[in-house]
Amino acid sequence: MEFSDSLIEEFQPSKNLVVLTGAGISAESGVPTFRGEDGLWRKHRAEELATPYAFQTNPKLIWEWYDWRRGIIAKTEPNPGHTAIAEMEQVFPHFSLITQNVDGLHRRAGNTKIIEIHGNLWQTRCVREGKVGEDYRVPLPEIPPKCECGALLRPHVVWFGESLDQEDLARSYRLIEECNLLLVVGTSAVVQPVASFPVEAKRQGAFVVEVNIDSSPISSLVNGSLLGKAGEILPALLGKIKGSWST
Ligand code: BJW
Repeated sequence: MEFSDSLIEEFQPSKNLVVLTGAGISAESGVPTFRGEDGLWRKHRAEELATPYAFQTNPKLIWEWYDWRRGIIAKTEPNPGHTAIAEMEQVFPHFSLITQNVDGLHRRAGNTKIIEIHGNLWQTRCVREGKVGEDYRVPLPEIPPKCECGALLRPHVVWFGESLDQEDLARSYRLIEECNLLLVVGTSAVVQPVASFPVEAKRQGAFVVEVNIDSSPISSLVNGSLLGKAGEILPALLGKIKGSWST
């Protein structure tokens, strides 16, 4: 796989590297993406399922959808793309990962400096008390699941029209402001506010590189566009970067 020398030179160990991922990084593990031909929402409009209104109207349907997705994800493993990003955390002293994914695969691959900006589908939250818990059972024994207090539990994720966790958002904006190298992997870059992160990083002077099998709304603004599968490109890219450091 060919990478230009000028691109590889940007990945110096002194750089403040932020990696931003979306559903495409987990596609090669077998987790369906949201949009596109085989997207999770091919048969439903996103607004039908991932909204507080949908949950209030039909919590059983929404939990069936999450239970189905949890079943798929429980059988998956991190792929070479996840592994390369976990290794980046080891080799870059200034590294952070912001993921939109709720599947937990980055953690399983070994990343620790991570913000799960849209939540985590293995966590539940009591709609009455706001208490967050973990539940890895697949399938869930009761749908919809209930809290000990008797109220409904909901997935601890961010739906359309909901605010992101303010602390996570503030930390993410800070990381984006401070980074000088942003690697954007496998996101359609249409869901706000995360879609604005690459735009903001570029505006602040960061070098922005995109890895995607397709072009996206940010392709025209990035400094480097690597077209192909994340699970193939990222290990090859990291290999070249490390090779350049040892020469
Ligand atoms: C590969 C690959 C391989 C495949 N290798 N690549 C400003 C303007 C307009 C609207 C808004 C706005 N601000 C807020 C909004 C409203 C809304 C929004 O953005 N709407 C747009 C869709 C128009 N945003 C919100 O409501 C957010 N809240 C908010 O901003 O609060 C304040 C506010 C509210 C209302 C109005 C104004 C302000 C919350 C957004 C929450 C998103 N939640 C979800 C669900 C999470 C839970 C769950 O998983 O069930 O998050 S939606 C879904 O999309 C999920 C994802 O994280 C997110 C992004 O998707 P992603 O990761 O990009 O996946 P895909 O499938 O879209 O793309 C995959 C990509 O991978 C593709 O590009 C492929 O080509 C590529 N690929 N295989 C490399 N092997």
